[in-house]
Amino acid sequence: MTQNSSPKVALITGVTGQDGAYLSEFLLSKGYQVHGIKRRTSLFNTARIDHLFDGEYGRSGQFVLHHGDMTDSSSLTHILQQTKPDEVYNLAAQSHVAVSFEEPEYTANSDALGTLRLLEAIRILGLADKSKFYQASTSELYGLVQETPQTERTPFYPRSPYGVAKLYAYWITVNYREAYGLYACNGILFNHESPLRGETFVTRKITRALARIKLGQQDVLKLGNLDALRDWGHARDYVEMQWLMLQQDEPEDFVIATGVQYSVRDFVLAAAQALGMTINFEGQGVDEVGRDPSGKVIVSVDPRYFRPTEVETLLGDASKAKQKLGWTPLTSFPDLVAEMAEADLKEAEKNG
Ligand code: NDP
Ligand code: GDR
Repeated sequence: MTQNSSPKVALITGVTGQDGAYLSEFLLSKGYQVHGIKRRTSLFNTARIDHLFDGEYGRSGQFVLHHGDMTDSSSLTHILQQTKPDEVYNLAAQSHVAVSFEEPEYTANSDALGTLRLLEAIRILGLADKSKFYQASTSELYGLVQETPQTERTPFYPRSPYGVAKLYAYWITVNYREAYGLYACNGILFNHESPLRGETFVTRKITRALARIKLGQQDVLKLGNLDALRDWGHARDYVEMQWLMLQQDEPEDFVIATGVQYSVRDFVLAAAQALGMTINFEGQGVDEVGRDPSGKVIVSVDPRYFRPTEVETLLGDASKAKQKLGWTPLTSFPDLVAEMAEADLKEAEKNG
């Protein structure tokens, strides 16, 4: 971007979430004008982006926030009409798989129909030739996996209302690309984490709880399926790829993953190691426990956290992204876990 040309404009839904915060920072540092959609809540929900909004980016008008909701066409249409973005990043979603079993209809409304609302607003406002569209698709589409590792060609078999809603969003994005010539891409992202990860996702739940147990602020960490296998990367690395996908000549869908797999139990052990703690696992299934060297149980299994249908194993093959986008993840699993554990230890010390 030269100094005289007007800056590119990006619109981010889900700007207050983990990825929204990293992506905002990334795009702002590239000189973009960033518009974010946040929803109205009874308490502040902008903690992850306050440092951007309250600083120079917000004061200068480079970073602007709008109230809107994925379940409300009128707000989405109005914001798109006002901002006429060059790039739209659709990150907003009810993103918790377990919660989607409890709120399946709302999950479908926000995650599936919300994506349609956004695409349709782009189309009817005549922005199809201007606004490139990124859809936050997910490895949860593979669900009951049909082949390992999973690529862009692996068949989908979602296993939760969240996965099924995201399946609709995936295909409606493909359909608007084919039907209306929209530059629209699906990033099929495998799990990505960070110190900004929501506290009820398993990684953050683990690092937060172990930090608190280390400081004597909590007794036990209760978890569900310790055998689930995931391909965990760092959110900071993954948002750069979201941007890269919209900078290509042709819109395409890409798998983004590290190609390395660990279990939930492995994550607990790695987090314990990063915090200088020792945990010994013993027993099986619901009777499995993790003890500290004195024999005290500090990790236990609580069936409350089991899901009606589980995604047991996910492992991605991001060869296409490597070849076409020149992208590879930078952060290793031990470094990711250590960064999260250190951040949560600091947080616990502050709150303690
Ligand atoms: P988060 O849960 O951290 O953030 C979700 C964002 O969506 C929040 O800003 C939330 O607002 C917003 N939101 C939720 N419902 C609505 C709604 N009805 N209207 C407007 N905004 C809404 O998710 P992540 O940042 O981790 O993920 C970003 C996207 O990527 C999501 O779509 C997720 O499904 C998808 N994804 C995530 C992966 C991961 O491992 N992180 C992997 C693959 C896909 P509020 O802050 O108010 O709650
Ligand atoms: P996931 O992430 O369902 O993969 O979805 P989550 O961290 O919630 O679960 C990962 C695995 O850990 C098992 N697990 C537990 N999960 C939670 N949340 N809490 C527990 O106590 C617990 N114990 C074991 C789960 O059963 C599961 O197998 C995330 C979200 O970010 C989605 O939005 C995204 O699309 C996918 O990653 C890729």
